[in-house]
Amino acid sequence: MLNTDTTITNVHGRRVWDSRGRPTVEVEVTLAGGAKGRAIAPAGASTGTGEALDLRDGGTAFGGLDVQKALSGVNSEIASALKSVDATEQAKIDSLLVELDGTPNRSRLGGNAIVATSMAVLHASAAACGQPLWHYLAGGQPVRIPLPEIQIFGGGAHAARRVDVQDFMLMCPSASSFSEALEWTAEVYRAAGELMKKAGKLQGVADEGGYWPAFGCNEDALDTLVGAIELAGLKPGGQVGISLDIAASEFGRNGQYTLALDGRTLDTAQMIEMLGRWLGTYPILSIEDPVAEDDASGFRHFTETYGKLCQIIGDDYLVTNAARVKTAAFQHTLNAVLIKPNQAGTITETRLSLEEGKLAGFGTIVSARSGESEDVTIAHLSVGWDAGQLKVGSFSRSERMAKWNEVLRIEESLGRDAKFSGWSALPFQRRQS
Ligand code: 2PG
Ligand code: MG
Repeated sequence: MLNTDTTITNVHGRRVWDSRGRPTVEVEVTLAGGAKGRAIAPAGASTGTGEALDLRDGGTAFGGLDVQKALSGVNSEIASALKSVDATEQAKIDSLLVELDGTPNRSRLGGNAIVATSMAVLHASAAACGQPLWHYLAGGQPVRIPLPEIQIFGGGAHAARRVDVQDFMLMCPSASSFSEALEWTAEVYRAAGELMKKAGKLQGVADEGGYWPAFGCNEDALDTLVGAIELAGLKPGGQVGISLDIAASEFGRNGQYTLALDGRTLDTAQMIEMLGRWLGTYPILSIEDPVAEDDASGFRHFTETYGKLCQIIGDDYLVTNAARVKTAAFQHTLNAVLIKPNQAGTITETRLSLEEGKLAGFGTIVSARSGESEDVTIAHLSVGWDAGQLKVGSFSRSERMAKWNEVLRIEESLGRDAKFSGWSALPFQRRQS
């Protein structure tokens, strides 16, 4: 213990800017012993209807996205409620924040104000204990370094619907370490850029740093990704797999899915058939939100059919909500849960959802949002909570690289004790290839 007094003396909110150049909330918490903690709220573009709501000012400035109302809540109500409370009592603080807000979706004080405060309190506690955040969170329990899901092409809501699928990602479960997984990814990312350049399709990057998908169809992107893996000298399937976030709620509801590229409308059965075809053709290890958030029976059908071959993740469908994770486990609607702190609202609720996922034997993936910053809290959550997997976006732009680089530092600090999760993070038996 370096600074023993963990009583909160000050909570300060300020406006900073996110990776899309939009206003967001940063909160700084100071403790009596001098320790400080700071955190920045991220923001999604493809949001689930059940997630905590950000409070935005509306009006004309910055497209209505300013956060002055959220900041004034932090600097008045939230600051007075947390003054003199012990920062190490995270659960108590988080329920205080939830009660203070008083709405089911954080719409009064704002999910952005609340999550940034909750995370800043956590950072301050870890700092007071003189421990790196991941270590403080682990509390002496064994941890693994997470398997990264890294975007190569962006799409969907992050690239003006240029292709339907939102994230075309790489997974390297056969790598021997996190650092080797990043080396392989770096080679594939470079090779994909070369292939796009050769085809005259290199047009910059999408919101999360993946290449802008100047493809004629979703399959073009998949073929190029497999080509890039081969060009990088790696073996698709055996060494390196593909992970997709379909984010189907963005183009489907009531069992109808309209593809942007060719204007075709598919029903749930046809969507599942198309994804099944991709599973048979490409080395896909993971699929997120294969059908829309209102399509529980589609999820169940997809999982019944493919759950033994591949990870099936609920993002918009589960919105990091512990009760929803529990129901999904009971109904076998999927086998993995995406964990986003700003969907849940607070650190305590986020952890509850993760624990519920682990209890069900699900894959658990801590995830960034498409609007991010230099904040690296999620890198620590993924290690400290032993989530097994981490999704941060692509392999470019510093709001993404900051998180990957932070995990590298943690892995190095563990030395020989560092255990890369690899295949153990996935909720299905490894296939022979
Ligand atoms: C997702 C995330 C990250 P967003 O859908 O998983 O890719 O996107 O933050 O826009 O919801
Ligand atoms: Mg998603």
